[in-house]
Amino acid sequence: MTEPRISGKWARLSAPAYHQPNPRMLAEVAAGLSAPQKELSPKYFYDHRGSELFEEITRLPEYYPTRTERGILAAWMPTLIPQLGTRALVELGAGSAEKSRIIISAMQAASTANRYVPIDVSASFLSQTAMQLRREYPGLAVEPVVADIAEEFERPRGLSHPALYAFLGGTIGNFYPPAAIRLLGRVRQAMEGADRLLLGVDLRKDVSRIEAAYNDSQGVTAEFNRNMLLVLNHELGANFDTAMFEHRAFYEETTHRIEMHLVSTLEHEVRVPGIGLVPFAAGESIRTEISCKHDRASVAELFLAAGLRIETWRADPEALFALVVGVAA
Ligand code: AVJ
Repeated sequence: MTEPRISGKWARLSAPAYHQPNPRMLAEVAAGLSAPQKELSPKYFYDHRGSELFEEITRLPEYYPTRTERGILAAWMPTLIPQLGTRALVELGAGSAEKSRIIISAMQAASTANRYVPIDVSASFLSQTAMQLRREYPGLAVEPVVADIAEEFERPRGLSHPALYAFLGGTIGNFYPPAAIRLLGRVRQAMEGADRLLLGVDLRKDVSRIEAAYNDSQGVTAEFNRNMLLVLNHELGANFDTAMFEHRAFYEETTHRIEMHLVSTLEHEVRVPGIGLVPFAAGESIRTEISCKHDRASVAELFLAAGLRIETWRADPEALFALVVGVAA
């Protein structure tokens, strides 16, 4: 029996995506799952469900970064933006654009708003946000760019200056230091004249406070973590059983980072088409995320290596989170 051929959007909704796995993703996953410490990139958290779960995380009582960063933005942008004279906002990993609104509103209030360039891997997500923002801010040119900022970053064309390159949420913490430096260095290359970088970083603090943020009592972070396996099942046709894996998140004091893992509770094998059978020992884990925590010195070090320097450092009163303005060194 041959299956009926369905074309158009219905085909996209019903056909399993793993008929056409992304070769880049397959190669990356193959390398990650054959390493002694199995590892998958946190970018694979964010399918539709994963983005929803992350939104839910940001509202959890234990997860302080999002609301703290929003507080700093709300308090600071109305004075910072007119000082900088920001005409264009380029946002890396645009997220929900909720925090971008605080910056754009400050640009509107200063009558300098000209262009917003959100950059994200998710095309559908971007066009949705872009349409909404065009409606909310008539006269603002919203020009989304679909790109994986970890791989590529080009200066958007036609920018008005000074531009502000914003990388919020503490997502820089997902990158190992060499990759973080490469990413910041690419932003530095794109910057010209009076352009600035606005970077959000989660700060080093009491370990129990950090660990609680990644081990919430409602188990949302655990579901978010396990969702990555469903992404692999869907994208690559793998047969991960999420019930075989436990969520684990812990702070590594020496490297100043949270690590999230999925721990196989039993010895078993998982089939990934194009890779083969992937063996798991009982207690063996896949590292799914690092989230590096910073202080002023560690940010200064990243900046120095990327050709930047700290112009302004602003943390909340509890010193949970900081927003840093970077400028060409
Ligand atoms: C979106 C990368 C900043 O590292 O805290 C939240 C992702 N992971 N809970 C973070 C995340 C688990 C988040 N970032």
